[in-house]
Amino acid sequence: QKPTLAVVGATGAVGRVMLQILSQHADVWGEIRLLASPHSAGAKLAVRGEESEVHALSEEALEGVDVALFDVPDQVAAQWAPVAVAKGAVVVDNSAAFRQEADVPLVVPEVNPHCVRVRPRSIVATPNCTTLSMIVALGALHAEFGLTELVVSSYQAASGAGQRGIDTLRAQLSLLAAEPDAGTTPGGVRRAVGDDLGPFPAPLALNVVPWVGEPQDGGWSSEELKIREESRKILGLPDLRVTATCVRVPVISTHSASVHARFQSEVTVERAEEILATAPGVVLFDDPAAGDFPTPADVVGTDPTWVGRVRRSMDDPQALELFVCGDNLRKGSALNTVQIAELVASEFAPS
Ligand code: 2RA
Repeated sequence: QKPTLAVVGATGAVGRVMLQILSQHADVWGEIRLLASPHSAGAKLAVRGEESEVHALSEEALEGVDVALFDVPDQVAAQWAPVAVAKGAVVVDNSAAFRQEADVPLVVPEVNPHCVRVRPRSIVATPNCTTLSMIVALGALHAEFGLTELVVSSYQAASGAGQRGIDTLRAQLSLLAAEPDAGTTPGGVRRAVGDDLGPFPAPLALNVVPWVGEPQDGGWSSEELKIREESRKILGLPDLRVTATCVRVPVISTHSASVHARFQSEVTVERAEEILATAPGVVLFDDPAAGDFPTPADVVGTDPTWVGRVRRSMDDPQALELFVCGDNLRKGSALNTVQIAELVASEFAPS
């Protein structure tokens, strides 16, 4: 019998992409049950070509669930994931609630699929979308060269801040369309977009904002610390040197990152490109003379991690420079979660 799947948070931006992906992938599931907060109950969403009703998340609604995908705020996941586990489910959680717990694996199926089987609490966590925009490519390079240090600058899309982020960027762009000179004077963009900055600390349209997340000690943001801690955990390198600067850019979806990656010994661009060209889940797109490098406008809606601008550092033969792009709603959230769930589902297959 095929396992029963629950999608908790089905009506959110990521939940809806999960339903698309479940409809596109080989169908390994029996019942797919859609759950959300009470105010979304009764909505109808399409999955596997059929309309399905959304039910309110409750203990009763989790009865008989084998695998539960959670895409809900951290505190909701912290409260309800243990309830789903108590009902017998394996939870695949896309929030930050459990990612750094020692007894919860943090899994990227292309990098550390074996970790999914060691889950003492029956919870498997999926990383933050910014880590996921680069980690598949870095995992492939690490397997060959041995990673020792990362310096990352992110270029994060508005949809990382949810539907409110997308709505804010669109509203600001439309206000600025009527003010063609706003971007040419100090404060002009701020005056044109008004006081409602949505989830961002500064205007996002016609701007870049060097802040994502919550303040942490030493001037770091929570997003920057997530990149550090999650990269270390996924790669099994607790002492990896990681420095990140996270920046929000006026892109609807697809996070990008400029990465300086240092390895244990000398690297060559030729070998790095061979690895990237054959790594599962990676597309190497790197011919700048022909205009070929990844950009969010081309990558959005696709599954792989796209890599371009591969160079060896001019002053360090052990380091590579890369530019990576990944759709933060697909591999960055929904796809990785579904892939982990499919690994768990394979354990249910008849032997
Ligand atoms: C962001 N990475 O882009 C965050 C969302 N988890 O805001």
